[in-house]
Amino acid sequence: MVKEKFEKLRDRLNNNPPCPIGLKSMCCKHCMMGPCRLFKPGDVGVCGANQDVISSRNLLRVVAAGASAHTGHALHLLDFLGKKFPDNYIENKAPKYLMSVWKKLGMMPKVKYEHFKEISEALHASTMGVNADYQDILARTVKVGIVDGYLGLYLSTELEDEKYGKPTVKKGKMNLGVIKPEMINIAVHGHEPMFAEALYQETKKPGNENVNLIGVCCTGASLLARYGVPLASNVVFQEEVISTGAIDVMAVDVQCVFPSLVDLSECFHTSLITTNPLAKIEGAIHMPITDKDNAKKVAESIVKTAKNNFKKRRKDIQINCKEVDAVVGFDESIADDLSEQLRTKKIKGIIAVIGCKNPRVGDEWISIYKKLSKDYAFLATGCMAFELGRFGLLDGKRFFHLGSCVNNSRVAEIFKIIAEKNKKKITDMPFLVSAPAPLAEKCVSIGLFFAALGVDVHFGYPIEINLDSNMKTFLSDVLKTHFHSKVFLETNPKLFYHDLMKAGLG
Ligand code: BF8
Ligand code: SF4
Repeated sequence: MVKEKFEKLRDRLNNNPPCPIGLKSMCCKHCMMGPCRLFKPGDVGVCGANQDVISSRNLLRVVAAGASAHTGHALHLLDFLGKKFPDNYIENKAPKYLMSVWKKLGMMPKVKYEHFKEISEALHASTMGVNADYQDILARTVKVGIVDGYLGLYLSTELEDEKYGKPTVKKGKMNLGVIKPEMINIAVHGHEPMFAEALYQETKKPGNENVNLIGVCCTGASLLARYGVPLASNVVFQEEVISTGAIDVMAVDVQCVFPSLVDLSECFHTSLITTNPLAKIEGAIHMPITDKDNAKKVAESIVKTAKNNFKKRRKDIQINCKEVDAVVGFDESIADDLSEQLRTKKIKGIIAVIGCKNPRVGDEWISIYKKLSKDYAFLATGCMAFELGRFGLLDGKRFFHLGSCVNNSRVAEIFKIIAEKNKKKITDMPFLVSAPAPLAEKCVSIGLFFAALGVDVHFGYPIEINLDSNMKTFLSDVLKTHFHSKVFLETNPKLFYHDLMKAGLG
């Protein structure tokens, strides 16, 4: 029976309209004299902070939080694998000409564990009564973006590839239709691979042929790219996965897991199991993974629980959603082919569609990208890759699925390789990063990383950028001066299309 207190995502969206002041980044709650809300240009908070200071501090905190998640992902992997942070990592990965720019600007992050200091310094700098120079705060934001890119995205992807192998190109299945009512369905949701991999291996053992492992969010995207495990959902449809009534266990780790899943799973026979010591959810079963041996044991026990739950499941379940075919599993090796396509003018440029699917943003972006694919190749990661797949666009010809959000390092690497091949800087190439529907802080830090690489970055939903403040000017002018990139907001897909058709890329 559905519990009364449970509301679906749509209801909660309607019951929680975004605060118009927060949406413009005009509020600050960094101290207890506030929260302070600014209503018009010229207003200041109790401490005298103006809108530039408040808005830039907010952005810095968003990017620091995003970077903490990606670098935390890498740290958890290192701990699990018993490895140490590599030496000179950024020096080894970043284009040489960019390192001189970053060094000159004082933006070269400290490496090894000390890069966490950059994140903690970002929090310190944006604390009440510390940094009130919005330009300096925004420069720190770019620096934390660099930390995110290398010590988060690059390092996580590299460690995953080393341990579990690189993905290979294959046909995959997506959408809620991959849930099979006649089978024992286990959903794995979250981001880090350690537990998901152990669970995948367990489900492949003899005796588990009737177990259907399906993925959700970035863990799902990784399993799909690496092994062809079907991907049921991105962030938006995670509740729908359980609502099918056909999920026997949903196992989660960190990031983008809605707490609403507890109430929802209680409405069915589903067990919700949390597996990361960092991410307990009240009401869920907690089975923390600490090392390889216990990952195996937890995986075994989860499969057992799913088999028991299956016996309790209603027998009349139908899934009213078709599975969709997609070509998946691309990696950096497509750089050569894309470079050739650019050289021979088969494509005008490359657009990376990255990041979240914010349910406050409509589906119109998909048809715009489809129209643009006549002229441009598309690289796709994270929840937006799922969206492109859901609408049948992941064909491996114009749209390339590159995996999870940490796999945006593959996008950065493809940009780097193509620029090198053409003896140009990244910024001189016709590249664009488009995040049409950011939801999580991580999406913004990825954007700032690409801006530091010299790529223009589009956001399709207001992030912490106040368009009435000097921030926009900073992001367009100062980024333009030093990195030859810009960060811009365009929430209207049609205008985005027209501007792009008019101006082109690069
Ligand atoms: O890291 S795209 S909603 S699932 S944050 Fe989250 Fe955004 Fe989805 Fe993966 Ni990425
Ligand atoms: Fe208000 Fe300043 Fe405190 Fe922010 S730091 S809440 S603007 S008084």
